[in-house]
Amino acid sequence: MVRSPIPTQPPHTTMPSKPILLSAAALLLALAAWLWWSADRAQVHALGEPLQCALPAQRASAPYPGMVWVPGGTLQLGDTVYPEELPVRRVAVQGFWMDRTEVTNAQFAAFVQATGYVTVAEQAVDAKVHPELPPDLRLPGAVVFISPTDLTGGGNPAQWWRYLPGANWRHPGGQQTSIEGRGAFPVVNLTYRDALAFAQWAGRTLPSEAQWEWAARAAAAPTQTEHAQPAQANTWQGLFPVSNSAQDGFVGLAPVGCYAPNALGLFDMLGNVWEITRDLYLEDHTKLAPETETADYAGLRPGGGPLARHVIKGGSFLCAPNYCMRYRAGARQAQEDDLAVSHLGFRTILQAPGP
Ligand SMILES: [Ca+2]
Repeated sequence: MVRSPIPTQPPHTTMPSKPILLSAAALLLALAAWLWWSADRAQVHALGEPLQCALPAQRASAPYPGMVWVPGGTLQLGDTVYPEELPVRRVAVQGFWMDRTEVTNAQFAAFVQATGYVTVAEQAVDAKVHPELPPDLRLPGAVVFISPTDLTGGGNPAQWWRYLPGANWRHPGGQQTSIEGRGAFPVVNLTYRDALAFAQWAGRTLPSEAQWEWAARAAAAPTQTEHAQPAQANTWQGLFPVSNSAQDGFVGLAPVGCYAPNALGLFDMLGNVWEITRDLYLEDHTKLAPETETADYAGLRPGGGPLARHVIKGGSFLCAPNYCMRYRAGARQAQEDDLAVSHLGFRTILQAPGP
């Protein structure tokens, strides 16, 4: 700004008055407060979230407590939003029993206490299987979602997914976190092998992709509205991965059963955590879209060779309309069998006669 050689106004009028200064200071303070509030809103919100949600009582005559009956029928498997959901095909499904919630930390802890089971994430990565990995990526651990502080790396998911040594089902957000007081939350940081071990211990198995999808649609045909972000589910509201308004009540994971169940009485089939199925993810059935890279995590283990992967279903608390519209029954992704992730859990089924 060039100074005028001749002041056009008396000097005292070039200085803001005290009330104006005070107003400006108040405005700046308000702006700073708003920025602080915005930046920490998600964290503060999380502190006020419930640690448990009340589940409705089941009938005393329910033969398998905690499970509901899913009647058989013919499913239109798949969807048309992402290429990996194609082609939609008819699949016959027999009736089966299914856990009405995702398996919780408390339930998994009971299994570990009874069996001494050690999860994949609690063991060092086999150097023979992953000779390409540097030592820090062979330490026991899991891939954990961490809100990014900047996105200078464009859309690279490595900005919000980190392999954290020490992360496992007991320490879902990394070594410094714990599940104390969080027994009602879905257990995470497991792999296919871990989920299957629990299911077999409980005398059950994991659902196939078709069984899971049929149950998520409440044993009915696809609805006109199933492409919409579900209201009764823990997903992501706002611009992923930087803005999470948590209008659904939860910034991160929710305890099981906090949203209305579907018509069969199944809770959280959509959102909260992805759920492991027993179906291998077959490349020749699908064309992987660029969006699927987040489920592969191959970039987090540079040079990793082809490994068995299983289908996971239902989306998670990280699914947002702008990034991963996989909060749908027909959505699917692939998950490496030897890599635990913080948005992945499971539930079991029982193939037994119906009620
Ligand atoms: Ca949420």
